[in-house]
Amino acid sequence: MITFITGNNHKVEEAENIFRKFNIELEHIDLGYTEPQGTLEEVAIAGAEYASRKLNKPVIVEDAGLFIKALNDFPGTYSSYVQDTIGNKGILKLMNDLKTDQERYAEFRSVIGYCAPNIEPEIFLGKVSGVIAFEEKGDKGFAFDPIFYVPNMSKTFGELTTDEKNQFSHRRNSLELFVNWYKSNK
Ligand code: ITT
Repeated sequence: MITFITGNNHKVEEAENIFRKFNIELEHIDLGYTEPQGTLEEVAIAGAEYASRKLNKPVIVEDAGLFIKALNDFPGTYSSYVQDTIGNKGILKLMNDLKTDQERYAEFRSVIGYCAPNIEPEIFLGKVSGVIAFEEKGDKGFAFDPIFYVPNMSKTFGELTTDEKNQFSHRRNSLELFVNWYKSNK
């Protein structure tokens, strides 16, 4: 069993669905600690180390974000704050003059931090490519999902079910790397 530390219930739902595919049981705890400002990797390492020492058991944490190339990777590590302030409509406004898929290129990135008592933390990076849509579409998923368009699927993440998103999302990719490592290191 793995303990996932997060305050975001959407992440829990997605992670549970992904772990089911790999036959690993997931427990969820919201420790409610403040994240340091830093890269996804730094935040994941610090969070995993803190939580595993505090709970004295193996844990994973995740730090994720949306990185828009034309905006120099904004909102990136500020994703949570930007979503709560200017939101999807604010992002769309910033992208007004950018018309092509290349100009609207973006990535979701997810870094899983794993730590257990008496060991050093490990991190696993997952990414998925897409383009920022011209308008919000779909009411599934959460946060930036309605503006993250995947050309291959001709749909935004907001139009995909959890199961569909979990076939290839940043979170699926980072968690799959973690699970493969975990199974061969146990
Ligand atoms: P925890 O730190 O408690 O896990 P959080 O919501 O604060 O939850 P992050 O620090 O990882 O999570 O912030 C990432 C933000 O990026 C998140 O709040 C969303 O706004 C956005 N985000 C991350 N993954 C996403 C996804 O799959 N779909 C849409 N938005 C996502």
